[in-house]
Amino acid sequence: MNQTRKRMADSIRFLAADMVQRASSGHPGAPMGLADIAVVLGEHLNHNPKNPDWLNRDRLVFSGGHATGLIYSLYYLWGYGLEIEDLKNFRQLDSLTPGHPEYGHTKGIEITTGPLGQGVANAVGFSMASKFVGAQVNSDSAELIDHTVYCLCGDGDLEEGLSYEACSIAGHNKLDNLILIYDSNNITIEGSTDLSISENIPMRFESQGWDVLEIDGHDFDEINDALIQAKSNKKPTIIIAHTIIAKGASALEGSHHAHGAPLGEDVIEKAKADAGFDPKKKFFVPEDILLRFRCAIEHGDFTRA
Ligand SMILES: Cc1ncc(C[n+]2csc(CCOP(=O)(O)OP(=O)(O)O)c2C)c(N)n1
Repeated sequence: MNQTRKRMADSIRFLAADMVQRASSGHPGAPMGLADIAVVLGEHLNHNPKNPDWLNRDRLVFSGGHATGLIYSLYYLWGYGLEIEDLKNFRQLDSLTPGHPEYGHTKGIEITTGPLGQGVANAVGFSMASKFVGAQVNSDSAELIDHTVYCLCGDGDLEEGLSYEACSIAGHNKLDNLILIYDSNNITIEGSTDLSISENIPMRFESQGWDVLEIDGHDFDEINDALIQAKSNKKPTIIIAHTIIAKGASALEGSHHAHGAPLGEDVIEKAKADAGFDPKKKFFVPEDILLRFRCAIEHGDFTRA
């Protein structure tokens, strides 16, 4: 199973790398670092690509809006209507795949993000709204509104004051339907996080009333266990996932140079070859892997029923 998950994650990695390379701009590092988490998250997410407006769908917020290589790859793979052609048009004027995700423009995008920290606050808002509506319409016999809000964020999001305030009220209100997955790769735009932040993140969240889990963000089983645990917690949960930016990108793994610039054809080709993919094929997803992702469509139909 983990072998298949690895091929799924690598497919995301190489789509994202190819998108940024073709556009000659964008952010390959975060998508590649988050790919393993995204695959397992996809196994937990209750959503319906055929009906993105299903009221009780889980909400997925990408607070690091620069990780569009990941977002659009996922929405293509899950079957939200994006095509490979749209991925090839990444960052082009009037495309469905602008540099940062835009609500109402691309199907599946729950909220426009880009200003760091804002998506975390939006996720807290989604979570509060869900609790509020649930309190109006749920009864002992029918939980009509009981979805989970997932938010992916990075170091930059947690450095912003906005996320402090929002996370404080989330803990205060014991928003147990909120799961924040923190892509803790210790790299931001200018280099190591040593340059800008040294506070104890687990203690910060504990003091704000959150449950704190810490995992290796490239270990599929640890990711899965953490998500199971987080869903049963009675408080909001932060999963601190230790990851490597640009995981899989050979020479650029772990480097801030992979944060916001194309990796280069030679690096991408080597990465594909290292992972057992054909280095010369671009925007390529093995058929069996695409089918795995597309199961989200049937799964969504059943979940919604
Ligand atoms: C409020 C705000 N300030 C600055 C930026 C510019 N910016 C975009 S990405 C980024 C670095 C983000 O670092 P991190 O969250 O660690 O992402 P990663 O390097 O892991 O991709 C910055 C400063 C922004 N988008 N929003």
